Amino acid sequence: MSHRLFFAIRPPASVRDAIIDIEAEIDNARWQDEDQLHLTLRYIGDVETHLADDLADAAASLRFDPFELRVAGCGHFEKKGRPTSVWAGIAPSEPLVRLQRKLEQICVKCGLPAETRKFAPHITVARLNSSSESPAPFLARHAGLDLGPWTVDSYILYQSHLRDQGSLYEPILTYQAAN
Ligand code: 2AM
Repeated sequence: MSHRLFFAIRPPASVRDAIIDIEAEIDNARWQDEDQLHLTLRYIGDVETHLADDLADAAASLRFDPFELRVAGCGHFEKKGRPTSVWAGIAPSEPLVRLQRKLEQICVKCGLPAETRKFAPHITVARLNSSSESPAPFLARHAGLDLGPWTVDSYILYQSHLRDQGSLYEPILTYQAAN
């Protein structure tokens, strides 16, 4: 049996609520629900149960101290010149990068292919399609978005369930910081 997994940080309710407050400004965008908001540390993809168990165990031995994060600005991804998503950005954070690198090492040790793309921390706010309105006015309006800071004292192993109305992200395991 296979499971679609990823490691992510869940922002606190105050940050999630503030993000929800700026949603609904782009027509035909699929806005993320409050319970979908997260910052992906490592996308794992579809793996069999034995590999999922190995990853979960390996992550349990990872030590990290609590650290602060802030949402700073927003941006978008595009494919072939067409915007595909809009996100809230994350202010540069060394502890975040260290945690992401440790998870990357764990994934590779467990047998997953190395991630080739540069880590670009973000919280997806909306998914766009060819009928979506341009996100440019939204991006300009929220260029100065500044939320938090908040203390990250855990990260989560999520399972993603694909549904017609958008993915359901189910928290499977929570990993707490050392302190
Ligand atoms: P996104 O929000 O930028 O699309 C669950 O799908 C999470 O994993 C999302 O945060 C998603 O990022 C990320 N994700 C999905 N597919 C991915 C892939 N192929 N590579 C990296 N991250 C991916």
